[in-house]
Amino acid sequence: MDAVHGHDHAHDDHHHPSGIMRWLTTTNHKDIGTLYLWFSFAMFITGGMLALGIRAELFQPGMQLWRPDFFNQLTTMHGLIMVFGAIMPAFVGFANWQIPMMIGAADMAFARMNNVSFWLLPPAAALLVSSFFVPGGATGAGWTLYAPLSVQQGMGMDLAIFAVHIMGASSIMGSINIITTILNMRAPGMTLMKMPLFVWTWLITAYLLIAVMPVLAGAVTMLLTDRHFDTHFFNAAGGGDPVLYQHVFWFFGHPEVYIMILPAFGIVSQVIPAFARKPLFGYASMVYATASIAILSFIVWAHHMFVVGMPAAGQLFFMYATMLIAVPTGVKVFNWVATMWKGSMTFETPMLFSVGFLFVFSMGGFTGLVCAITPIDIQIQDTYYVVAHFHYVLVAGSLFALFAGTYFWLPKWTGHMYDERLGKLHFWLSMIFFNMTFFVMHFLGLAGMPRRIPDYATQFADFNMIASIGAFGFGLTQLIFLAVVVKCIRGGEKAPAKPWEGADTLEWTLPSPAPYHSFETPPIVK
Ligand SMILES: [Cu+2]
Repeated sequence: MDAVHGHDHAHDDHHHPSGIMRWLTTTNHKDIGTLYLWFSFAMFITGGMLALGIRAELFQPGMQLWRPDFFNQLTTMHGLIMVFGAIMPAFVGFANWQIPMMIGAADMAFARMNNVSFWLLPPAAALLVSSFFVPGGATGAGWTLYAPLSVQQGMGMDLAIFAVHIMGASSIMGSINIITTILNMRAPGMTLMKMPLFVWTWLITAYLLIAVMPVLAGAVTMLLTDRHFDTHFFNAAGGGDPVLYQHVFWFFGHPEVYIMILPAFGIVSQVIPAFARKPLFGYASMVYATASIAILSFIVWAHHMFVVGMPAAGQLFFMYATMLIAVPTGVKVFNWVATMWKGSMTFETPMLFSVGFLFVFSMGGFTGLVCAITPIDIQIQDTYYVVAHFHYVLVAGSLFALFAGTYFWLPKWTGHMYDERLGKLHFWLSMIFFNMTFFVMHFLGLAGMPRRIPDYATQFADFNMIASIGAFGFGLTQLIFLAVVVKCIRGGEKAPAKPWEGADTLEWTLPSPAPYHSFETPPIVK
């Protein structure tokens, strides 16, 4: 393909539209990666504002700011927007930018489909956000959209269902593209077991997405027909079963957790070796551990449903299957620590976020084990303990890894070094405010404070005040991140091709900023 286009890059530029048309019509993996990343940042800010709306209400006991149903809309839309608008598209942005460069390809396999995958997202986001303004407001059924509540609500629910359908289509197209690119477009000599770990984790994540996004689409389609076409899938009066919804939803929902964390593992697995100046310890075991986590993720879904009234055999199966996932995850954490062991480490911002990830993500992993134990889970189900657990996994896990990756690759993306002082400030403030917000929620949960309720008993007041102050601090801190990125795009110290001494993947052989087409002649990998 590249041999046919013998002309040089400069000539190429004449064909490209500029301004808004460049972005609407682009088929370039870097442009599309940039679109994904800015889109997800906008959603991150939107979802963050909703979170601050929640924390403002919970600052003190009593009803201050919102009606209870609007409070439910805030928690629901915060979850939906962060999961589907912020975290997932951010990782697809990384996939677009990095996978072609890391495997020595010129671009993604299906360039036009890549464009469509991205441009489906803004309409979906518009549907979600605009659902606040329809009669009855946005859906308040929780991000899981549990029946029967989700069967009863107003048209905000229909907009959410449509948005989920569109985002699912986008994810599936993105996944097909990623799998095809990785399997067919690797540079000569790059066998599967020589691929950078970020590429491996995304390959496995893409298969997970293809497996479970249709299941989610099925679940919300059944909701839609229950709502408008007189089916009774989830209506007991018509012979249906609301618990069926939970089974179908969580068959998607648990693998979804790994969709949001496996690419984070991939980023951390690139960053830690680079700053420890040692190759990744146990590469093959990392690949197998990733695959094991992905496979196990399909047989644990009912750990979200221990209180629905299942037989003891079911409880035991789902408890032990869930605990089994700690084994491959432990292998990963061991390998990251062993990579740092006796390395000559330095702690630039990407490494700070990766080491921070190790500490706080492991905390979230351990509280996950606590939740997996059926008798304990029955006590803490629907309390703030669960809220603390999954924010340790999704914020300190996924989000911190996204920050690590952004700082790591910004020099390659922009051609400039970012402001290290501001980056470090961003890390330390994020770390402090994150723990201030979420650590205290463990205590609130253990003491019995229920989630998704706008008011609480006065004995919970002190910890809630701490959490709310932490949340506003965390939100403001992210403006530092925005400032660093904007400053880095506009200028700064010129970045060398390989700013990180210990980095050894293919993208660092390209100049910084990386050329518009990554590798027109594939590199030879030995
Ligand atoms: Cu789960």
